[in-house]
Amino acid sequence: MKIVYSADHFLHHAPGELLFGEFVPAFEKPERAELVLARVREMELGEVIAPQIFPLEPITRVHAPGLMELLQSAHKEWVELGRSGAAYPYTWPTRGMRMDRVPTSLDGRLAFYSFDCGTALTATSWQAIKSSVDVALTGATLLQGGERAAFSLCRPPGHHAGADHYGGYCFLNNAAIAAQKLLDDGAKRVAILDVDYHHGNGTQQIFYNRDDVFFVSLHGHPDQEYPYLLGFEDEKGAGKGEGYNLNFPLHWGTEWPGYEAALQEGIKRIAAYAPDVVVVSLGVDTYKDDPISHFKLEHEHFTRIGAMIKALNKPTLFVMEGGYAVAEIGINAVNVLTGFKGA
Ligand code: OKP
Ligand code: ZN
Repeated sequence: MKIVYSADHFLHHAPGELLFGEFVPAFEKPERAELVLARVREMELGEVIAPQIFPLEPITRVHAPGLMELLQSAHKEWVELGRSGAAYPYTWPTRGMRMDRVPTSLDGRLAFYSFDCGTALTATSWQAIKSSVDVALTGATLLQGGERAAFSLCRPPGHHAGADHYGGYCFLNNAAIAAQKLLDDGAKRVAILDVDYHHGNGTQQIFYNRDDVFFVSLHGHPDQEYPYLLGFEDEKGAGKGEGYNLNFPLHWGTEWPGYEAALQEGIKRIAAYAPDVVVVSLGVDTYKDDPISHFKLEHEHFTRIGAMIKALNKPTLFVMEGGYAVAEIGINAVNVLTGFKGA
């Protein structure tokens, strides 16, 4: 399996995030991608290649121009206002506030296009964000070239980013952009399987009204877990998309047997959908020692996840999402891939 990686991810390094009332060092840090890469090399998973550089057009197929412009200009405007540090939103629109016009001020636009306070924009973030998309798109082209699988070692992650909102350490939805590219180039149906610990609210929102993408997510129950406001079982898609969104919210403390049962059901439903391609949003924050998560998976269970995905027997693009137990992130991510390969 080829691995797509770019050192440009170093250009996004958040100074910190607001976590339960304290400003703490960012969990989503460059070391994460480096440790996954080191493990890829150690296990000789396959050739590591650099991404192709794509135009912005495949991104515009998924994201609003206003969001894309903000991600590129926010930090510059922030500095022009005399501020230092990274750009963060300060308020959010709620019921009764104006949503029918895009604010003109920087703080208004940060509010309008985001949904949390944990996602920093620095002077060089955009280059890393764009590069992460290129890594995902290059993985998609590998499948189009006939590869059975590819691993896009994306950083920053993407699955919380919706059509017109960023948050949850995510800015642009790498997996969704890759899925849309596969459709635009001829695939009829794409399944996205999101095994990150957190609900892929962005991916769900992007494809909620569509039947050409089947979104399946296993995650911490939104009654307990971020992003709190989406990811419930009764969200099944709308309009033409009804029946093409499937959530498995699982409670804190979930261990392998409960996880495996949900994954088996999700995989059965994906098989019935008969997709041309499977995109896996690969988060490994389901690991027992993850510092911000509450599931109990162990190293060997990640290998089992890979083997279960392999049973679908479809061209499969793995797109890196979360995982914050950095000492173990490489083992867990690469275990999924070796489990898939059947090594
Ligand atoms: C990104 B990905 C509450 C702590 C949670 C955001 C978590 C984002 C996870 N303030 N903060 O899905 O791994
Ligand atoms: Zn996560």
